[in-house]
Amino acid sequence: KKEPFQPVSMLSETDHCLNWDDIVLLQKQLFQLEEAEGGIDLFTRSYRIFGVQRRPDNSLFFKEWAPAAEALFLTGDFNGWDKFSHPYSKTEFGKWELILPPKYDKSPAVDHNTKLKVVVHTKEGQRLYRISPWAKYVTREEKSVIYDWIHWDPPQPYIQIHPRPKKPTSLRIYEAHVGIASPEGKIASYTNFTINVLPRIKDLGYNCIQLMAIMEHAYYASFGYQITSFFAASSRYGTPDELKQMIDVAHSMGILVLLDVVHSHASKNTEDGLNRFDGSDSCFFHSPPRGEHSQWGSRLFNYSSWEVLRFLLSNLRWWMEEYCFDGFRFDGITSMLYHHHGIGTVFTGDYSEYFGLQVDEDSVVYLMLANHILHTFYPDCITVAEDVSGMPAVCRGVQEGGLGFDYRLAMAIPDKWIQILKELKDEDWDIGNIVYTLTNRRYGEKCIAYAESHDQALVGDKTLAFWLMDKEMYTNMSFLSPMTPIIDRGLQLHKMIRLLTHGLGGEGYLNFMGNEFGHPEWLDFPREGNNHSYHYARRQFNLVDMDHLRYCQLYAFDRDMNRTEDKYGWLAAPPAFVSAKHEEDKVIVFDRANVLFIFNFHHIKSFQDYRVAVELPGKYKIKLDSDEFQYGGHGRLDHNTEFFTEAQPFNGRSNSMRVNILTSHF
Ligand SMILES: *[C@@H]1O[C@H](CO)[C@@H](O)[C@H](O)[C@H]1NC(C)=O
Ligand SMILES: *[C@@H]1O[C@H](CO)[C@@H](O)[C@H](O)[C@H]1NC(C)=O
Ligand SMILES: *[C@@H]1O[C@H](CO)[C@@H](O)[C@H](O)[C@H]1NC(C)=O
Ligand SMILES: CC(=O)N[C@H]1CO[C@H](CO)[C@@H](O)[C@@H]1O
Ligand SMILES: CC(=O)N[C@H]1CO[C@H](CO)[C@@H](O)[C@@H]1O
Repeated sequence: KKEPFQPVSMLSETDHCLNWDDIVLLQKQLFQLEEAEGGIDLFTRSYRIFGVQRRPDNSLFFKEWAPAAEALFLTGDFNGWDKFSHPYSKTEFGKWELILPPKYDKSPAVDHNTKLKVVVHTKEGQRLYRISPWAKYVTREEKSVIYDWIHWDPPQPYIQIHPRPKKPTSLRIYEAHVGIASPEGKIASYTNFTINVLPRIKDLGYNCIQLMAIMEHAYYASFGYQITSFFAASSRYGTPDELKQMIDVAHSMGILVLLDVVHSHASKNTEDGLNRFDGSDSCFFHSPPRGEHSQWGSRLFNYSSWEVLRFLLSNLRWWMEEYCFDGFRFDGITSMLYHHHGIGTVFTGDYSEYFGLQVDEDSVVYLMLANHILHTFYPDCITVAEDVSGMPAVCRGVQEGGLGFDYRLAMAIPDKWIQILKELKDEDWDIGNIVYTLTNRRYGEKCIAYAESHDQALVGDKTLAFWLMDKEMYTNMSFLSPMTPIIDRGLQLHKMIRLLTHGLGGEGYLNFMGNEFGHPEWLDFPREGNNHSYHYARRQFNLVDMDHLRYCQLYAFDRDMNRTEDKYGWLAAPPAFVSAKHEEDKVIVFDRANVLFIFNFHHIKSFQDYRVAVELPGKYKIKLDSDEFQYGGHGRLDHNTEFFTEAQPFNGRSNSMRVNILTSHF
């Protein structure tokens, strides 16, 4: 039995509190949720009431919220698609219910894996065919454009047996997409991912997967960001049970799985989405114009609506309870936080940009509520905010007026790397600016650093590997041909950029599937503009397995970078102390978790007996060296060398020592 829900404890001192009004609003919402409908626990598990439920006697109970509807009917395979034989009856607050008694043989009236639709009669006399917003499984037949609601109630459901792994102190995230996770130009399955990709992730030393494009989205090329069925795991990759197995196997390997959750907007599809479910242009959404996102062409939720709160909060609990996810990456937070959705807005960091009438208080309170409820029911749950605006306190507790996230994505870092690779010659790199970008984060808020994510892999943009090596990757990556200057520079900088970001940029690290080995091609989903081709909707893991190609060297470095982090735990340690950011030498030195990081970005110069600062005195040894042969380096450093500190203070540290640091380019 669960403890009664604990409301947020009030702060006594308002002066420490960033956003007092929002805390009061949050308290009010929590109080109302606790009072109504049997408490927050039940309210946020409304997926056990809405949609369809099988009761112990095998009768089926159907329930929907469709406030603008005139009448609701259930139709499907079970009644020969009769449109009028099974009406819902109207109850209070725009809700509709229907009970189907069991068949003569006591089995449920609707068989597992058969099709259903809700028929909505509007006040204007239209008859609309709809999928329940609570549908747990939807599929599309090969030639059809429209999805079907499938009654999913397998006789032998998959039971997950592995407990959730312990929450790691150092989060190393592998951002992944199941459908593109194979070298073949077709959609890969959950099972394929389980068999072929999970072992790679484990080997690479990532302890967390951030899974994209799981919530069902009718349009594959939306990359999972135009959701049509919020409770359905995409059937493109297999059944709900196969996803459960995939998560179970990940857990057995000690790997957490976060869901990329999209609550910031919804697909505008009507036939297979939530839009105009009850025939009106509001229901789950604000009416236009507020309810439409002008750039994304999608619908925006009305977060002040009781039923929307039920729907979205229950959605979070559904993925936690039913699939055993370990947390969420909340997509598109910036669009939620501001009435202007971030469109045409530049954020400079001035507080006036974050506090004022442009802030959407309903969304702010929704996010506080979501985080509070998740962390209360699942203390180890991890939530990550995708916010480009840099709003303060996104990752502080709700008690302080924060939004309650655990981490935010450090979105400025990938932009910086791209800008550098695109615009600057090696000799013009601004070392101070690089260090500034990597260390410029809000005090007391945790960041996930990344050199590149799926954003940079998408067609129209370029990955680091592509910026660095471009077309030569197709012709010059073989060990059988001599190393060219472009490939040499590319291999070295690829590793150094990633390690620098890993060590200095945050409290967590993220990599997008394939970039760990410098995946040579971009991502482009099948769509009209490319003749519906799957050629670029894949990841060529086969390249890593080819012994004669250099991709395996980048892979090995990525693996050992993670493993080394696992041993020393710099992500979990306080931010680094940067003792050198030398513009002329192009040298960066910092220490974190008693690990000393030394980077030489100079395009030609090596330095002998170069003094570097360290805090702890003693003997130092090389633990990870991007110049090792096995990583595509030149093997110039002797790993048996021991470095002894001298009690000579240097660059703000108590001790120092002399090292040889070689230029990365041969
Ligand atoms: C899935 O994996 C199997 C081998 O495990 C392979 O035969 C099959 O072609 C793969 N399919 C895709 C789309 O990757
Ligand atoms: C949003 O929900 C609130 C509360 O239910 C309601 O008063 C308001 O009219 C809704 N807005 C729209 C545009 O439907
Ligand atoms: C698509 O296919 C048509 C006919 O096969 C061809 O003419 C056209 O160039 C193709 N377009 C692209 C973008 O590949
Ligand atoms: C050494 C080597 O194989 N160099 C090749 C690199 O790729 C270019 C084309 O991109 C070829 O012209 C070179 O011969
Ligand atoms: C902790 C850990 O696994 N460290 C590994 C880091 O990478 C080096 C180089 O391959 C390995 O030798 C270590 O075992």
